Amino acid sequence: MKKFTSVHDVPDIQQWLSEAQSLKQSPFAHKHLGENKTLGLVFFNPSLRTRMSTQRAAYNLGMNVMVLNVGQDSWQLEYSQGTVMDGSTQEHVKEAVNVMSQYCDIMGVRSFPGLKNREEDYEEKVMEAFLKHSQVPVISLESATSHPLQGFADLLTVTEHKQITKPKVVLTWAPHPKALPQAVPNAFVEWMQGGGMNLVVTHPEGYELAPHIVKDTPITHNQEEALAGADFVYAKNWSSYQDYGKVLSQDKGWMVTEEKMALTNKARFMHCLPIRRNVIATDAVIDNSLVIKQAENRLWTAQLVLKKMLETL
Ligand code: SN0
Repeated sequence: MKKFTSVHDVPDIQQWLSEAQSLKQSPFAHKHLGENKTLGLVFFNPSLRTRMSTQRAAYNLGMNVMVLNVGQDSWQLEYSQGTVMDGSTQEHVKEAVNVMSQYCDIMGVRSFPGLKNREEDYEEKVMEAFLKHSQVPVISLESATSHPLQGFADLLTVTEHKQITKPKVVLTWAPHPKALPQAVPNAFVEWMQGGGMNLVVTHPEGYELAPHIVKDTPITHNQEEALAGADFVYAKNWSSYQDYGKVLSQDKGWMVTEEKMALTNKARFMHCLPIRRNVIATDAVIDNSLVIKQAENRLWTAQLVLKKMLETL
């Protein structure tokens, strides 16, 4: 396996879900697989869960881990071809990525979108540069437009807690003071589709996600209608895709409350974290949710992705 940047890199989702559950039962069953192998984690943006869960996952497989916080600890990288580098950038991504990959057997990279230019962000400049110049397999630790490790952990969490084969899963937009990426909702939609869930997306007008991702998933602008009969409620803020990167609404009426949850089929509440309390959802909703289970599952899903890559090195 040369890359893990979206659900489309997974040959058999159901198989992967059951293998991730096996790792949870026996975390150290493959503790020699990663012996003398090194994982490099490259962060252009902050991280708590991704950093710690992926590092722990690597240790469970016997790997060594190096972490680089680019921008803080490293040089400013140049991405364009043929540039006269007499400005603020100090090293071209071409050398930087190739060099890093000389020291690692697998690399992970996190790079958020600029949220200024939609074409640029959806071209995945940084992720594509890593895929092109790395000599070793690459894992997305959240790219400009997707967060596959989160989507995988979320699908595992839904799978473990569902009471029926095809539960109703509602992805609801929720308010937030800042402009946030579409990466998490994009990945959530793709993994729920891939896992065969009955997914409904709800958001205010103007927050439509990319059509090539949503496809024929039902969308409603009426949150209460969406919540009726829901088995899972996944809240997330994202900035507009149409009016790219803009915050069009801060309507507190979209916050998930206990009253809203009462409209559902005793749904379990989910969020990728970090969550702003009493902005996205109330304290009571968060305190009675699956958020910690989701975060725990980040470990087992990351460990499976690493295991798959180690097996094909
Ligand atoms: C990121 C996002 O993509 O929405 C990472 C989620 C895993 N979240 C944030 O940047 C939250 C920042 C904030 O100010 O609350």
